[in-house]
Amino acid sequence: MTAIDFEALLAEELAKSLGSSEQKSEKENGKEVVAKTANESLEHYLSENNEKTKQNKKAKKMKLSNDYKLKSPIGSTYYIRNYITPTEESDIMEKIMDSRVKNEWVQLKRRKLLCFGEKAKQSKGNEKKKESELAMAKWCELLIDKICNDSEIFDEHHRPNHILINNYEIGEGIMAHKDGPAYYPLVCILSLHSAITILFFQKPPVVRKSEDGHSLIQLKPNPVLQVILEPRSLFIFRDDLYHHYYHMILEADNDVIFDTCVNHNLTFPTFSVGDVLPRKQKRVSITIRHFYYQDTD
Ligand SMILES: O=C(O)CCC(=O)C(=O)O
Repeated sequence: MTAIDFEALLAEELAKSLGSSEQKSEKENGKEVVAKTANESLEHYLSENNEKTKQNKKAKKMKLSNDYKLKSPIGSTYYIRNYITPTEESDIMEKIMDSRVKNEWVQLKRRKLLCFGEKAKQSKGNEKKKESELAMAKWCELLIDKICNDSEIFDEHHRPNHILINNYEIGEGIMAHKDGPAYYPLVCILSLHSAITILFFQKPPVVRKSEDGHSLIQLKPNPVLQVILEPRSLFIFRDDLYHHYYHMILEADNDVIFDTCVNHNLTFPTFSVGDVLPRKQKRVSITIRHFYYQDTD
């Protein structure tokens, strides 16, 4: 197995892409460049871009069915690399680590989570289910607008109204589960920071780890599907995969690439079966769904 220094290669790619986009805008504008800086707020970026997309009648919506569909043997899965920019990524991180939401995080055994939107409302007063009670933040609404403007994947009756943010430290994960009937069967996952893989199974697998708990020794059976989730990527799954398969993120310090991985040759760097993808820093995921709201009052 070859361990790949994923983070170093990624940093290199990022530096190159940032350099080239600055040059491009200088040439395009001809004169003075008003470069986007970290000072510009996330809301500003998102609303400006959403407005442009709306106004541009010729703008083609992302053809999810063709351009981003993974060759997955089960269900429909889509993977969009670099769905947000590095600046948007760090702005989102700032928002979710902000002192105003600091006390809203719920620490679970192997991850912590923060919840915005409808589910939070429904959970109010129900201690067992309590997640948090945050109304949808403006940046969340703008992110949802962006997804809805960019593609027709959500119809107007199932616009996302619920955002769940998971924070995984290195070695943390989420056990095999289905998201269940509380949601419309369509999930968008925006990943930030570290790359990991998401695994799908027909039944929850048997997992054996090394004594120190850091590495995987045995996984039985192998996943029916594995998708690498790079930082800033958007992953979408729906229908059959949603209803009939469990998904999980292993609690381990690294991920091994299985022969059922459907995007190992679409990432940067690319991977081969048996390669090891180390997790070098924490990962944050933003899961965007439509929650079927039922008033429990
Ligand atoms: O963190 C992820 O990418 C997956 C999250 C997840 O499975 C969930 O929130 O149900």
